[in-house]
Amino acid sequence: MVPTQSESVVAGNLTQFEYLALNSSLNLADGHARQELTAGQSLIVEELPRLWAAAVKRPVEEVERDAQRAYFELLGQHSHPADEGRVLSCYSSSVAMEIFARSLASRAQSIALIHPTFDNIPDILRGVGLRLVPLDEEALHAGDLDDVLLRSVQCVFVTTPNNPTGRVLPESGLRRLAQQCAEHDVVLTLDTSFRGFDPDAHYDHYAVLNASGCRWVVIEDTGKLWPTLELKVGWLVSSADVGLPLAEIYSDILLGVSPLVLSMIERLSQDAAAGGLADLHRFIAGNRAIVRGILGDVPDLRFPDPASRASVERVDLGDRSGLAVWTALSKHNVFALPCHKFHWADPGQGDHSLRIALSRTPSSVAAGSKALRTVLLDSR
Ligand code: EGV
Repeated sequence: MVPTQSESVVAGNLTQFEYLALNSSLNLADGHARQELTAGQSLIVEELPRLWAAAVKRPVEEVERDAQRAYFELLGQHSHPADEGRVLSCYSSSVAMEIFARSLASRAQSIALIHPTFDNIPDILRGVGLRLVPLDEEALHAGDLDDVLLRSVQCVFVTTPNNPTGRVLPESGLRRLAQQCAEHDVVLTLDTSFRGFDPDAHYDHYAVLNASGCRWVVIEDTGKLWPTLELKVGWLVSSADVGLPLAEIYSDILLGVSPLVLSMIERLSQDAAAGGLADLHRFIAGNRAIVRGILGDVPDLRFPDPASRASVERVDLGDRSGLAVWTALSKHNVFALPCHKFHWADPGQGDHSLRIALSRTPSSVAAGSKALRTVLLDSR
């Protein structure tokens, strides 16, 4: 356990803040799914021994292809690659990210990275020696990227929907960005870990990327969507001519992921396609409404991402410090996430906001929001 010495030395990165919350019954910190299983999902968990027996009997390649097809089709990614080696299954999207980063670092020096975003992305990229150039989320959405920026990097990395803002790169924006990357021979990498929550992110990204002719990498994640006790897959997907040693670096790290987990993902994807995904969207919207309802009339408080459908909600605390509020809230045994570290190039920009996880039972979202309300009203 990291001792809480003072407001400024609580934790070194966002995940360390998330560790502090892991054993609390009011953990609203990490973005992993911790709500109860739905009835349909419970049946799939009961089916696990049969999925095990079936997976043992089938070629891994087949189990993997079925899981990929079910997941990509669920989320509208009809043009996802199917040929050998184009979709690498990893234990998590962070493992996929590490493999991508090591591969890129063997061919590149500099990468433009969306700002803000979850801090393990810049940390992993810096960890392999890449130079990072911040790409402001606003600037990304405002129009074309600066040619000077594009000439100074070998890769552009965008999280969409972004974490923590929920902002989605629309189809027209992706098309233009991919075109610009093609013109400058810059690799375009997307992290779509929160894709499942927002239908605006369900247009066929692979069709757009393929048509652009750019070299591209996409990191997909099943880990945010279903409360599966950290059983999940991160998929590392790439264009045919990506020019990075992804498969070689993958082979340094992994032989493969569990066919049992892959089978479970296939079944959960089918359940989602049969109505579970729409239920999940309603569930997250309900939890978002709980947060906004309980905190809405607190003076000098704002919700900066009104259109977000991601499973996290940012709260702008006005002139209060996010770390001070986090500390006061933790004394009620409620844990959220202070946002300064999302702003990896300029933490000051996140000093006055908190992120609240919505993939929780509605009762914990309500209890946590009430505690936050008390803390905020007391601090006036
Ligand atoms: C979120 C946890 C890692 C990360 C959580 C996350 N950290 N993998 N080092 O998965 O938004 O809370 O992305």
